[in-house]
Amino acid sequence: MRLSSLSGVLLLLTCLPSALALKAGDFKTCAQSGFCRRGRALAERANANAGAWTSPYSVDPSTLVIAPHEAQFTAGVKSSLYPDIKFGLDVRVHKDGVVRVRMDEVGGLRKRYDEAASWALIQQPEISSEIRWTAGKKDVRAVYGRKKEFEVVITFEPLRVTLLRNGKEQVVLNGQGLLHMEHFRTKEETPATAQVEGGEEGEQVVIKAENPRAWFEGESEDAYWDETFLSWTDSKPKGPESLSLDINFPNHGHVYGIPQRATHLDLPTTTGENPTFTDPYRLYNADVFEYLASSPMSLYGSIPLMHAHSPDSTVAIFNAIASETWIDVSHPTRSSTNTQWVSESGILDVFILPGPTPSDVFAQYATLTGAAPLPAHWALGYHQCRWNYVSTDDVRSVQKRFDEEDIPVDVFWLDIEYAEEHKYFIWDRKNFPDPVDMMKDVEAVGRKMVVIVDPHLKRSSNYPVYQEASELNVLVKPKNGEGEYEGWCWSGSSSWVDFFNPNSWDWWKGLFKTTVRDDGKFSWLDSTENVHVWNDMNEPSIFNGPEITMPKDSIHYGGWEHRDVHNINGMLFHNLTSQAVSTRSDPPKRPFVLTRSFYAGSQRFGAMWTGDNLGTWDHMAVGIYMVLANGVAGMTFAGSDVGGFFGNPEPEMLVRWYQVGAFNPFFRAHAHLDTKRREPFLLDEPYKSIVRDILRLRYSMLPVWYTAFHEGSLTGVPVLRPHYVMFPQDEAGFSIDDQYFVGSSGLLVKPVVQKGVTETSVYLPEDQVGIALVYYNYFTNYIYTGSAKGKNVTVPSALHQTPLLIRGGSIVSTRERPRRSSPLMKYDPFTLRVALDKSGNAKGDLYLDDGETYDYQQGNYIWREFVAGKNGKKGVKISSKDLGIAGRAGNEFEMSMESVRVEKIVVVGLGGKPTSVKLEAGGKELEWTYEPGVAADGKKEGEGSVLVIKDPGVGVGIDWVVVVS
Ligand code: NBV
Repeated sequence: MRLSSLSGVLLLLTCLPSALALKAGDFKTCAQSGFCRRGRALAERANANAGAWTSPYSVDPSTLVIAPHEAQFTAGVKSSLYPDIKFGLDVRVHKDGVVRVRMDEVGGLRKRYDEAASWALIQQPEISSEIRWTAGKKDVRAVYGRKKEFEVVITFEPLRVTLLRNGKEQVVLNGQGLLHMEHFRTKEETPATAQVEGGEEGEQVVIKAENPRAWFEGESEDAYWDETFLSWTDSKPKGPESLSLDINFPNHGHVYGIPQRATHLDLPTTTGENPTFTDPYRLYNADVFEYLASSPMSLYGSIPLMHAHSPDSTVAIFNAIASETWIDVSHPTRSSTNTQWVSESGILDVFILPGPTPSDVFAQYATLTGAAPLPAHWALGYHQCRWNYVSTDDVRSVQKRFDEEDIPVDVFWLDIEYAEEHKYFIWDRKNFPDPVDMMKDVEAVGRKMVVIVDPHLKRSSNYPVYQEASELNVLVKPKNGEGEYEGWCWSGSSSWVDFFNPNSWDWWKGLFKTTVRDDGKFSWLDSTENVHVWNDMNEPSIFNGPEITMPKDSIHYGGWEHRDVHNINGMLFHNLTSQAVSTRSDPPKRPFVLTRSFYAGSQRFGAMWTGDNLGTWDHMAVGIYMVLANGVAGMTFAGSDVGGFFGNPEPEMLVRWYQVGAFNPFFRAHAHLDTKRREPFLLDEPYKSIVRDILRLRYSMLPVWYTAFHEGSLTGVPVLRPHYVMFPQDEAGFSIDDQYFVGSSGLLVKPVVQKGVTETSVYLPEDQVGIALVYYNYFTNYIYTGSAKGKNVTVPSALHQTPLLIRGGSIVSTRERPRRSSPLMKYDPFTLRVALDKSGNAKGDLYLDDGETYDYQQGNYIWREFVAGKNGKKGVKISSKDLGIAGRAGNEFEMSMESVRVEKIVVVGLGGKPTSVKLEAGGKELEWTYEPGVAADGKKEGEGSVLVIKDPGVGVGIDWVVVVS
């Protein structure tokens, strides 16, 4: 790296408040956050008065208005504490049975922020025109579902919302009476103070003379009007406006979701004995330097979606709020969960997803916020990143070394040092004199580049991007609403585009054009269509801001404070960048934009990664739980930095990390500026060869990954599937998060995340289907017999081995030719691996398209279902049939793939040696070999029998039947 830029980085590192290690003190605990303290204190008072405690909120039945033609009603809500303050309730049942409950202050002093849902949802959900509300004296209710199994009841006094299924309570809002919408008030309104007492640092405790509401609100006006944390004072011009709500899941003992944080998938209790989890979970997008591997602390992204699960039901809550939120989780019994959500501002806007299965919940959430779209195929290949490849020649030589060593890679990344003075889009010409030529060199074998564009704009007169934003008046404003907010980041003194301002949108998209703009504004001329983008630091990360982010009283478009929109901020940057990248090419291509910060709905705009992890075994392990949790909340295109961002992993650790990465949806190696170079070609033997094999394994399985993404784009079910999602009734799997399934391929993987391991215990789930009961080692075809109750088996896992099993009953498609990049595999033949179940059956599917355009939306794709069924006593019939929409057979893509064959079919677990293997059409005997072994009948463990059918001479896109007798 050139000296000036290195010294710039060092200078900035010293400005970082936490340059050495996590300083937990840089981030608030609940006790340091006024509204969180108030929320928890409310719960404590309620608990102390259990029995006598009733919510002061009630529905005024005289105001009830039921919509005549659809399942919606509105009603007034009042609080016995403040008879003059009015609230409005609006409850709807959507077509798919999701219940939306909204409550807002009506005619108050100010307006509460009510737009969080509009950024998260794909459209205004359709309200059911079939379901009807019936109003009684005490409540209003609606019964629905195919068998009328669901009922939602809104009780008037006190206000309570209950969702039942078959008469059993599933979700209850305000059942504990912790609902509290702090109404807007003036400072003068607050009673004269009797005495002021000091509290903890940053806490202002004002004791009122006499307060009839103290039983509910407490004696003090704790941090109502301003609040100081370390050296920052939040001016809080609107005063208190927080929102507390208890959401209980009677009959559900496990909760998942609410990413992102470093913890287990099955969320630990925050109110019990566990000394690490004494604070509520926090949702407040934050750049936490060297985060801990186990903590309830908030990280870069926030998705207020929580699944609650039990053997007979899965439900979920989407709490559409964008402000800082804290969530306490407790389990009054082993099979029930209580939660309290406390948010700093915003309206109550809760979606109750009734399930009742995990896949129903995924579909319901996808109907609201959209499913992750099918990514570009190359984006599922291996990404090589580092902070930083320091010059165009550096990139070229890294690429050369990959090719010399025959190690596949699809994408090279550039971090912030490509940009002159960290002015993104502007090349540092000294080290990157020929960016377009460099890109062309990378593109030669179909590879791509991803280049970073951060949101902080250097406030410099020679930076057109900043100048134009300033002229357009689309920058975030400081607390008085005048001028431009200024903070400190990589680029020194910086400002941030306010993407809530629609005037910024077209301008931002135009910046990424590779051609001259009609309006004469800046565009990225020295770039190509094959450059995709990385959005980092979009929490936003601001070195000299409170909790390393933007002051909450900064002002966005429409006069909203940053506090109201904080958790959505990063998503808008990602959204606009993703739109920008897709429209660079005509016709548009699928964009790839990686984001660090995210919110509900971010899955529509691209991939995410788990940020700055450490090169430790703990971080390797927690990365898996985090990727699973992100997937549960929709962000399925996820991964963690292979190798660990900080530190220098020893070769063994690096190898294991590649095994983890190869089974992450997003597979990228990345490293901090201060680390030693660690590209796979630098490893000594045997490590280098092992990593090469892992990468080849990933590439051979790209059809599996692509097919899983395709399925997810239609159903919302995540690519990585935790046990509770696959086997919802198998209780032993509810807390498992160190092994998981890949799509519906039947592949079960448990990456090794410990040193010195040679074997691994893998849990084979209880068999709810009752027919599989066998699993095969992917590499050796060793058969493990399952048990109807679930059981653990020991799988060899020396350094070169990843515990990877195929569930009996699956057919997996792979491409086995080693290539340098995935586009080079386009016309490669397929291998089908048929893993028979106990009854001799199996099935699987394969989805293929051109991998980068949107032509597939016009029917240009291949989608096959492979089915293997018993043929006589020992035989099997394997067929391929079309799964696409009728009438699209013979589409252009399919025709372009005419020459692409199935080159091999491997059948494992057959009962005995066949006598003939033929194509049904024409009856031609095929070439085959058979290795005797154990049959898949579930009776014995051992090496499975293997039949290899060589070149059956069938195309991948056509119908065929192979008969094994
Ligand atoms: O852009 C530099 C890094 C980046 O490499 C990393 O992946 C991000 O998470 N970035 C954070 C800023 C500095 C981190 C210390």
